[in-house]
Amino acid sequence: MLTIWGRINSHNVKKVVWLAEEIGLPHQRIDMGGQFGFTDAYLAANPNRLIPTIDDDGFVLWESNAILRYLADRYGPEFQPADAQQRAAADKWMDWQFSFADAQRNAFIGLVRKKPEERDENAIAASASAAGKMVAILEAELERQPWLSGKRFGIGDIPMGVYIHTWLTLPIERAERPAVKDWYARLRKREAFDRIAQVPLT
Ligand SMILES: N[C@@H](CCC(=O)N[C@@H](CS)C(=O)NCC(=O)O)C(=O)O
Repeated sequence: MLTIWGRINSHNVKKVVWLAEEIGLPHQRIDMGGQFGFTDAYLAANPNRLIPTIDDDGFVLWESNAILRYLADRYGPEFQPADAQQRAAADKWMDWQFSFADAQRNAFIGLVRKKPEERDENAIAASASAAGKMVAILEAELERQPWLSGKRFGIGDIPMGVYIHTWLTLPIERAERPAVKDWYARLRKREAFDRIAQVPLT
């Protein structure tokens, strides 16, 4: 059976749990990282001191987006376009998500993890602004096609789905982005994502 290590409030763990549930893959999740710390056995499997890591019947893998690609290749081909160019076009949004995470990080940490008196308001505003500029790029893509994966939902939608949930939840100023909002609403209709999205930001 698939084991997923990582606390469920982690963006990168949410992605993997979401896909496992979309595929209907039996799995167990074991808390690790954050307040749970790391066991020596975990660090032997993933020396990065980061989550998630999976063990699929003895095959150990870390890096959340590599895990998404592996699980889709092995168990959920319907979640990836078959055509190489369509697949690459979807794939780029998975890599782009890491740049978005960098942009949004100070707003997330400042507003969710820090006490009001500890907050660096300038860093939060700069981060919210940088993330907002990137969402304009996402908006343009979602005006052209219904999903980041193309005509159908796929793993290209998962990383940014998790991060846009955070963007829409943080108490920051946001421009109106109707195509992004519509895409997010369609993602929320998927049971697996709706469950993930109900995990409070912490
Ligand atoms: N590129 C890595 C990033 C992993 C990462 O930064 N994970 C965060 C949680 S989202 C982490 O492990 N933080 C330390 C901790 O939770 O203890 C991936 O996608 O798997």
